[in-house]
Amino acid sequence: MSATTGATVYDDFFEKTALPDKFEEKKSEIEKFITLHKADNRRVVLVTSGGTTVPLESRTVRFIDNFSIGTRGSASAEYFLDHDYAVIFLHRQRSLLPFHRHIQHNILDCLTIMKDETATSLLSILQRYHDAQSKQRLLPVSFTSLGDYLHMLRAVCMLLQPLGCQAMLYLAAAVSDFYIPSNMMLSLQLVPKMLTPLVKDWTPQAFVISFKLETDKSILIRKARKALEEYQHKVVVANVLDTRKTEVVLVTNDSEEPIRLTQEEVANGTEIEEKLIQTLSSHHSKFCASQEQS
Ligand code: PAZ
Repeated sequence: MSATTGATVYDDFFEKTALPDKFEEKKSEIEKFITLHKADNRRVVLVTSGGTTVPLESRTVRFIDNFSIGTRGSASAEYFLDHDYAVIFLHRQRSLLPFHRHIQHNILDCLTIMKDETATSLLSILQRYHDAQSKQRLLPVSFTSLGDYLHMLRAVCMLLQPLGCQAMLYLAAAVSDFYIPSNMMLSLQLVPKMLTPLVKDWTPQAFVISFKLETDKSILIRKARKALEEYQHKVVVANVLDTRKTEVVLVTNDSEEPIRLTQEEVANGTEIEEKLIQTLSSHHSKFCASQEQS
């Protein structure tokens, strides 16, 4: 049992849930990535993206899934790179990937527009992609099931510990609230709220940001505040399903900061993640400065 959280319920979940394929190999790749960037004193962000599946049988044919395709996470990863972060991108397999997302679904269109003015924006994406690759700033790590996701999340958090406040966790994945503990009986159980051990035990010094998604705007901020109180992390990004691409609210202990796209920004293709990451990066800098003073 953990001294700080009395974590048997979390340990129990991990004991009952199989490790992801190639777990040790993935961990050692992540460790190398973190060591490389720690040596350069670079900030490292873990971005989680896409939805988890809950398998209904052990050799999975059927599973419970959710809507998220990883737009938020993949776009955010690109903007974190622009802000000089090294990015560990923990994403659902076959969901959107940073840079690739711009061409993934319309390769033929992309080849066609190579001839016209849109080519300029594609070239700039290509440039940013090559930059991230050549400087080893982006490490994609994939998951499919809820169990894989949570095992990887815990492992990455532990590996990030030596970075202290230089580490940021940006938890945008849509994680199932339920799992099936035994495939003998189809009964759904609540997934333990892993933000509790994450904040207290796994990465106690990191700058942790979670997301709160609701369909009803009137309860959004209350729910976000409740999460902050419960888990004691730094920021909740609150969003409503239908408006999530044009409006979010950053909720902290003592503030509520709406971030919106204007109609003009929507028309010229600005992404809300650009503004969101700029704001979060500056919150993170202030957080680190305050940690270093105390
Ligand atoms: O992947 P996407 O861009 O379609 O959706 C993003 C999102 C709505 C999953 C994300 O912004 C979010 O709110 N994530 C947390 C979801 C949750 O409360 O489980």
